[in-house]
Amino acid sequence: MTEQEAIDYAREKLHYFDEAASLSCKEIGDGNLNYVFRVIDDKTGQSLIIKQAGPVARISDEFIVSPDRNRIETDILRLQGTLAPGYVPEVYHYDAEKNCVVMEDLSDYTILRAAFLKHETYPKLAEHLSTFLVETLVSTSDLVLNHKEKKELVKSFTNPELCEITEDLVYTEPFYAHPRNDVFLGTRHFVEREIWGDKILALETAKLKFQFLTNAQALLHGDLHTGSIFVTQDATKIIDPEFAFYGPAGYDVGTIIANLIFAYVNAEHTSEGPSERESFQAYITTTIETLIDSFKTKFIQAFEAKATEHVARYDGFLEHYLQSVLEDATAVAGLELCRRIIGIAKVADITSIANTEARTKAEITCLTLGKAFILDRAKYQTGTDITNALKGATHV
Ligand code: SR1
Ligand code: MG
Repeated sequence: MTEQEAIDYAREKLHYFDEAASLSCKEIGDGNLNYVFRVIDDKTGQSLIIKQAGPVARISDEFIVSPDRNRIETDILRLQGTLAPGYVPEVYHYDAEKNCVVMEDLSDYTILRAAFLKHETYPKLAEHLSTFLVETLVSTSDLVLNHKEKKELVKSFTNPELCEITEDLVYTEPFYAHPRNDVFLGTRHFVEREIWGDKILALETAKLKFQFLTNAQALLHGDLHTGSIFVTQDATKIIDPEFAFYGPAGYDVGTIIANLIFAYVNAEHTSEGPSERESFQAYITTTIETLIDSFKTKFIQAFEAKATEHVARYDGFLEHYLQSVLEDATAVAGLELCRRIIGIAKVADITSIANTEARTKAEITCLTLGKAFILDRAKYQTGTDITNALKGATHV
């Protein structure tokens, strides 16, 4: 679709705008996969988003990805809208022929990664994210759902191509000298010695990959980084769930923790002075601690209120289940910290650090922490376990 075709589509196919509307359109996608058109009526300011999936990824035509991801995104946005009302954009329309989904425009919101690059803070974020995570993960798991209904959802959200991207880019390529990796020169020696040269680390990533491949525990967002979150001071919306599938419940929790850590590391090297740095980093550590600790509290509450599976209520089961979710979350945070440094898909929090020495230091911080999270994942069970490790790795 071109911008003009998006305008024509909005006018002819969608009954959203007035006939007299004066429509204009801009392609605003900045992700790795899709095209995103914002169509606006210049007279009234009324607007909507058309997100179109092509047959290959925008980042590179090496990635052939089924446009069915658009159907998956539509279905999960609708489901999440009922499980966690107010936390996702409203879907207006899905078109299986054009492979596009039409949804609420969130132009009043800011993408969290962009806001974090300016060291802006959002005090309600941790409460919002922990609610969203618990509501979407617990309610789609075997703890709550009838197991046949859950298996129907597993079928419907089978997402092999997008999962393959994660299997390759998160769990595999960063941990050996794969040609698609893109290692910053200053960091290369550290990567060769501490990551690619560590057989114990390789073994742990293999175990985690098989956990990702086989543990259909809950319906995940699948790519919950700070570029998939829109914020205002009062509200949070989670977008872009095209990687959704049934996987380990800790996956989304771990991805967001790692991306909060990238923001913290960015502030270490780009703040205007100590007071900006300290206050932003204190905000990030509080956000990580509240996110994890509220996730645990809300998880237990949701379990008590909603669990239907008889054996899940045996003494000790909930503690066992939650502990393994947190262990997975820590491991995934570790994988995400490593893959965004070593692999093809980077994060601006790190690549925008202009000074070579500072960027190298930032990358080594992320890799050191990532490796510890993978190897010692069972040790991190509270928010402060994570933030103490973060402070330790940053201030060496
Ligand atoms: C080919 S897609 C690369 C990355 O972008 C997406 O947002 C996912 O994080 C994926 O790993
Ligand atoms: Mg995305």
